[in-house]
Amino acid sequence: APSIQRADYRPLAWTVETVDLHFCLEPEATVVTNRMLCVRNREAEAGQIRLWGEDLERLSLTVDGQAPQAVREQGALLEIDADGERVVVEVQTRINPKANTTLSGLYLSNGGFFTQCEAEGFRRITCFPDRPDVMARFTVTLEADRAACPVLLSNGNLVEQGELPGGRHYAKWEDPFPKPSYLFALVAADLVALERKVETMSGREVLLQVWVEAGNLDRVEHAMDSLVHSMRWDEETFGLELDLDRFMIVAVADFNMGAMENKGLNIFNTKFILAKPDTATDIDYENVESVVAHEYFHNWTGNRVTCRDWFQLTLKEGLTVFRDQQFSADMLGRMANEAAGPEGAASARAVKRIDDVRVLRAAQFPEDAGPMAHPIRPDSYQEINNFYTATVYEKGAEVIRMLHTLLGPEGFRNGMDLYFSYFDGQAVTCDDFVEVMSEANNGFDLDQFMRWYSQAGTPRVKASGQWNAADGSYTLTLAQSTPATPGQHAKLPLVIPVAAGLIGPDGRDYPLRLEGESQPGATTRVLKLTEEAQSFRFVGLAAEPVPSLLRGFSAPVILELDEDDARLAFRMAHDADPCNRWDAAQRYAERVALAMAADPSAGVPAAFLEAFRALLGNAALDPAFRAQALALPGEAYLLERMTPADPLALRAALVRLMRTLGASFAAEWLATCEAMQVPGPYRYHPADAGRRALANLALRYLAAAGNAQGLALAQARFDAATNMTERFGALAALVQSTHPAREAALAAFHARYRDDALVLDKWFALQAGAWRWDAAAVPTLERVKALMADPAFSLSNPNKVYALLGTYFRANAGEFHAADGSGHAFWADQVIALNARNPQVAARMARALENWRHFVPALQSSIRAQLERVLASPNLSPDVAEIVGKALD
Ligand code: HT7
Ligand code: ZN
Repeated sequence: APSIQRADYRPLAWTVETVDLHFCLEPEATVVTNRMLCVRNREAEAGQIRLWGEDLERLSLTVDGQAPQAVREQGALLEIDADGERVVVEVQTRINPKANTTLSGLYLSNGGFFTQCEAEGFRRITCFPDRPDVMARFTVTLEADRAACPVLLSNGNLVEQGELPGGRHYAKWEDPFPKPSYLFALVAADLVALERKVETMSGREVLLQVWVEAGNLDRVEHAMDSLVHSMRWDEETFGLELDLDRFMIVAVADFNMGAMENKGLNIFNTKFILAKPDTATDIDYENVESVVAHEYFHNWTGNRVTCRDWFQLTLKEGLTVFRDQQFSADMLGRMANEAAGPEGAASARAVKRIDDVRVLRAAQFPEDAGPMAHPIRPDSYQEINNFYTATVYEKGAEVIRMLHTLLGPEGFRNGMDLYFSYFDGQAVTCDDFVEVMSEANNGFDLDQFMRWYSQAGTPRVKASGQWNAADGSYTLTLAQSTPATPGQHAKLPLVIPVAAGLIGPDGRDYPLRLEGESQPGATTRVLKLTEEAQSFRFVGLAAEPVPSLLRGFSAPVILELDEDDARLAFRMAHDADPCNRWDAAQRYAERVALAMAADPSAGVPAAFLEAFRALLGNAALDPAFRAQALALPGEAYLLERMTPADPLALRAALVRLMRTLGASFAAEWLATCEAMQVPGPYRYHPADAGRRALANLALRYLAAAGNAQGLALAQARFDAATNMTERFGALAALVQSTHPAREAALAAFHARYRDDALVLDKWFALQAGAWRWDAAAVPTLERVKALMADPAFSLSNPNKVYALLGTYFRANAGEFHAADGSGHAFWADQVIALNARNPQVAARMARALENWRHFVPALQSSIRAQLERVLASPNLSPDVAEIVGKALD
């Protein structure tokens, strides 16, 4: 398949200054009239006007009111000859939103009209130079049936509205800010809004609206609060103010991703807006807050300053993820501070960081080790929709975080200020961003740092230490290497900030003094690793220290450190850095799990049980932290660390490990669950959420061990729960057991929420992710197949697909990779079925098998056969073809 190269970027010969769109909205035949003022681009070579159009019925095309002199059509590209400097191109198209199952362009959801234009959906609405470097001012008129679509929204300000004959009405919107077409949006539907008026930092009053279906109005308060908090945070942290008089959020049930930052009219998957205690878990509340913030922050990092081309995607995504991570850490820290002072705040922030690291390791590390490995700024792609990846987003955010670490908060802020002062209203590149960061920091040298933008693969940092008792010095040697990735064999050394501490035998950090320094300083220092190998000599130490490296996960690398079990246990008990303390527990658990997978007769070492018990019994530790540290590493992460990966052996080991940890500490788990009761009505608060998380984890271990008291407790908590976090936590424990009550609990849950699409997604996911604790139980695949026939399931709704199929393919390796290959054959059937409906969703599901070459040989042959079957299937979309093609390459 043809691939698009970053190096081929050329500015267009013609851009668009203003665009006037008129939509006559009809479910099966919407007519779009598009009048563009096209202007010659002085910075480009002479050429034709280029427009892209896809799946459009073109009704007419004129240039300055005349038939064009010459038009060339090549696939989706339309090239039009034009003279002079400024011409008006008018094009009329007819589209069928009802038949649009791709959810890209204009589509219907529950009778309403919605759009999704990023990355290249606008061309499915009208012919346009659909690239992010074309920034135009939009005026949009919507016309629709008043009864079916009483609400008509688009970007910017409402300037006119009125009635039309035949029960129709119209609204006209003007967006004062030039924007690329991917930020265009319209909504025409039967919705209601929660409204709030707030004052911005400069004293302007702005109207905030969150639009939902009428029955959901009792679930939007948290999203609105999150929006207000995001506005305040961006004002306080970056001096960035909302630039519009009105900011709207709309929730829609059919949506390919999480949300979309269209200018002034963010469109959200309902999953990331709707929340009330009875239907949403603590994690849902946290996700709503962070996604609302993420889209809001895009208003400056993405919309006011946008990307020159799609290779620069991480310019807006990496930066905006970093901003939303910082925001969430600040919010959680602030709430925890009120309840538990600065220590509580520090812990809440650390727990948030651990969450982010977990996501990076579970999703991005495997991507960087597979056929789709790419730099955060890719050099080529076949289908841009496949590059909204964990690498571009999460690793991209880590790269920004490293800049923040290297420059310091003030230096970073100065860089951001300069970035907006130079590039507001422009479409720019990652180089522009990094250069401006350097310029704002006295020419701070970031040349080598730029390699993070061009090199794929997760770097390894190998650390070794040399203690010299004679002079009390400790020499730490760090060596870096990055493994080869597809198409990129040679790798150069990167700039890696390694935050380091040295722990003394009493468990306390030493103040650090590097050779040549006169005084000891802080207990954590950022060492800058720039060479292939470098040594750092610490002096003035009373005894041999235990190193604690990469504190706060200061770089997206794999740290290789030779630590025996005793050292891991020591750091589990004493590391002052919560991230590293958690990481020590994860490393130890990983070591035990992989050893048990390699040897089916191996038990859980006593020393590990002791270290685990010490954490479990340490009531002085924040419950949220304990919940993180006592949870086993994710199965996907462990598989990635296993060579060759054997999901069935790993699952068997994890079952044994969970059972042992549950049974060995049954009394402690029961007491912990009891002690973690949260009194009073539900509130979204990190202190309460931490207690609920630990109680739910306790139930899971008890249920895994088949502990009768634990199962009874789970049942009782399920019956008595007053919020979804507790109800679902108890249900999850019952489902992860052989307890006969599990079916009744699932049925009761279903009966209670039969009309609630988002809660049913949880119900589907829970069953798709279920392990078999009893070898005689029905394979999960049978259950998944049966659930596909449930009336609430639909292959057309991405949330349903992600919940049922996505969970089974991505979060249940021990079942999915059944030795008979049934899971793989089912995967191919579903990818082929989805491909015909929604290529973006199909491609996401297709990615579940891309790392097949890491697997044991028997699984490899089963998977290869199914990959080949998908590749050979007719009408394969470029989306799926790229994923499967690269997997087989
Ligand atoms: N910028 C948004 C990306 C997005 C998207 C991309 C491809 C297809 C559908 C999509 N929906 C949203 C989301 C974000 O990062 O904020
Ligand atoms: Zn984003």
